[in-house]
Amino acid sequence: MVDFDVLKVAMKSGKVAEVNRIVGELLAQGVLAKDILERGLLDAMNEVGKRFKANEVFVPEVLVAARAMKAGTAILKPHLVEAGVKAVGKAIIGTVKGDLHDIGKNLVIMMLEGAGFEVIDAGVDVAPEKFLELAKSHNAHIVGLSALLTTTMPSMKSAVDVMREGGTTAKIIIGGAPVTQSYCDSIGADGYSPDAAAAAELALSLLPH
Ligand code: B1M
Repeated sequence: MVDFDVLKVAMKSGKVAEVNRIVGELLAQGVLAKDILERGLLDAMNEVGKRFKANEVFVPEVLVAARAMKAGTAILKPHLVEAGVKAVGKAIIGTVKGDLHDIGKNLVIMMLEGAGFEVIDAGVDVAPEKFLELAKSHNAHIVGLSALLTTTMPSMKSAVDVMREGGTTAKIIIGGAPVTQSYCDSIGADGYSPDAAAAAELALSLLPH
């Protein structure tokens, strides 16, 4: 039985070198990358989120934990992603305007790459016009919008409106902690998924046949 607690303690206190070492050791022991991600890193980030909400920790602590999580996921990436030889489709993914959260977006990118997509990372704080420009210049099949703040969810609607008016044929998928299927329906996006793995399945299902 693997003990993920040591990894979680290191991640929560932002110890990047220690997180890297423990993740490497767990992989060497044959622990699945998916389990290290879900039962170690994501679990620790959820705890940080709860403490942040309860005002027990503040932005600097959340940032160092997020940095350690990024380092850990970077090591896991090649194990989570077995890129297909030929891309099944092209996707643009970004976090919407006003929003700087990118950990979930980065996981969605990994899962899409794992499903065989060529992914262009638009980054964070992405303006609606930028999504349109990238969708058109790359001839993308999918545009993915991520938002973690209730205050930035309206940026999703703006992005959908600008892309529809701009005439891109890309299917628009959305996700992020505060986002729901009914919000997706209300803004006319093509699909919603609650997590990164489901986002890859959704994107595949929306490809032209
Ligand atoms: Co922020 N933050 N944060 N934060 N932060 C939340 C989101 C919050 C819920 C914390 C809380 O109060 N409990 C809260 C939002 C409240 C709300 O709006 N309802 C909050 C707040 C308030 C803020 C600030 C306003 C705080 C402040 O400054 N006072 C500020 C805003 C900055 C900005 O964006 N303009 C802020 C800042 C930050 C940090 C910079 C410190 C840091 C971000 C670092 C980074 O991303 N590089 C941060 C973090 C880390 C969090 C929490 C703790 C963790 C978020 C995270 O990475 N989760 C978060 C609390 C929480 O969620 N528990 C919180 C792990 C990640 C894997 O999950 O992103 O949900 P998530 O992604 C999931 C799914 O949602 C889905 O798949 C992923 C995995 O399966 N998914 C998609 C995501 N995108 C998708 C797209 C898809 C499909 C699925 O299709 C395209």
